[in-house]
Amino acid sequence: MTTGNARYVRYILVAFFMLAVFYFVSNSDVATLRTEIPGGGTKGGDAAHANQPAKGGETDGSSPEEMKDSPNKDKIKNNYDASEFPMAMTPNDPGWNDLTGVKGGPRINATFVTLARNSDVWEIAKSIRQVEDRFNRRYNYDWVFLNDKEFDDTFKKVTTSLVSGKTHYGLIPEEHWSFPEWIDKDKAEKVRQDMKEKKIIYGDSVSYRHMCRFESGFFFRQPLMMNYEYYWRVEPSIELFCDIHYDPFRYMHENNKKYSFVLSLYEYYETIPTLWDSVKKFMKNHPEHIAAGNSMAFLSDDGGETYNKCHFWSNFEIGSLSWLRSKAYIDYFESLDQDGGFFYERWGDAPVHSIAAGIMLPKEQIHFFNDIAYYHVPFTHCPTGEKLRATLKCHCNPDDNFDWKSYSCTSRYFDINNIEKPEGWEEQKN
Ligand SMILES: Nc1nc2c(ncn2[C@@H]2O[C@H](COP(=O)(O)OP(=O)(O)O)[C@@H](O)[C@H]2O)c(=O)[nH]1
Ligand SMILES: [Mg+2]
Repeated sequence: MTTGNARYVRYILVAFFMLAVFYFVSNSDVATLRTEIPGGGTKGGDAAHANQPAKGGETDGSSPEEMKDSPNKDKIKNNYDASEFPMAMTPNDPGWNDLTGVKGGPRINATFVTLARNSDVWEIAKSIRQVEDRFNRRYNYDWVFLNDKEFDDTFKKVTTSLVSGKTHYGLIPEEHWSFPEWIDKDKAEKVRQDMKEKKIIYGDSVSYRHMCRFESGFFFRQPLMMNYEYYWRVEPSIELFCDIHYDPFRYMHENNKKYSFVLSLYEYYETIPTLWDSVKKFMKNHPEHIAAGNSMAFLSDDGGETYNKCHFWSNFEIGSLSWLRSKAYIDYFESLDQDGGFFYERWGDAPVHSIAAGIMLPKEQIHFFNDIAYYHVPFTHCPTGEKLRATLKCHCNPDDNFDWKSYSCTSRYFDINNIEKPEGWEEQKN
């Protein structure tokens, strides 16, 4: 009898033990799941965040392990053990096919950034939807919107409803969107009249000039942008044609890239006749900012004497904000700005950024994202290679790819970097 009772007690203890194990296992599953959906699966952004400064974005020093157990923690900022969360880069890597759930693992201290007017709302809505569908719904990066006028409620509501990360709305101060005091406004007006007669695109526009100057020298030092280290510029009405299976911000960070592009071309000469003179003056005054092993051969065919007009198309950019905020870049922008070509000509931010990257970065720090398929009127970057397009579920027409056409400078980028061009590029030349 005693022996029988002892057996029952043993059975009960074993049952309790099994229950305890079951409870422990199921609870640790919940913890992991929460980790994979940062913020407990709720979306960070809402209209209530409008006009509030972004939350502190500096490296917070948390280890990936700490982050795992912290469902309220949004992001790991630049301080992590990459081997714990490998980036899915090839179809053989873990996580390649998981395009639905929110990705676990680290995030970079980065944001999307868009300059827009209230009237751009539906065109930027299209762009956001594509960026979210192809990439950001799994990564939930923030989005900063900048405007020279206050954003209205419709703009904030529509964009916040589409962005999976937090949204922030900034008003550009007047001194970043007006004529600097050294500019002769009568002279500038006469230039606009001349350009109008010559039918130069945006030639007579004052706001376009403010926009180009702002993108060249000020977007990266707006208070909202000071919280981040990398940016991805998105304009209204763009398209993304392929899935993005990894985090391009992380790629930039881990490979020490400072600037990137998907399309390049020749600038319209009439808009920049004296830009290169201004650049040469800067190079002479600031030899300390010129990088050894730079991409001068991308910009010039005669060792820097003249500009060949090649530039990266800046309506798409993923880049380092720290680089744009560096003394080198600021000295460069201020030198160009003093020369007045944003107003006396119509210097675009694309050649201004590209020349800066070309002369002040070692050439390895400029990256071409072949796998980010992109359209901004009128050019398309559709990745070369049928297999790659199928793997990335691309919906672009390869015949539209601009990369190897004669008016593109991308072939030159490959040549100066000694990178092999993808198979099939020659068939796309004409
Ligand atoms: N807030 C504001 N944004 C502008 C203005 N003009 C252009 N933009 C933005 O600046 C970027 C470039 O302008 P866009 O018209 O696309 O020029 P394009 O791409 O060179 O034809 C876009 O993101 C526009 O939404 C303006 O006057 N105010
Ligand atoms: Mg545009």
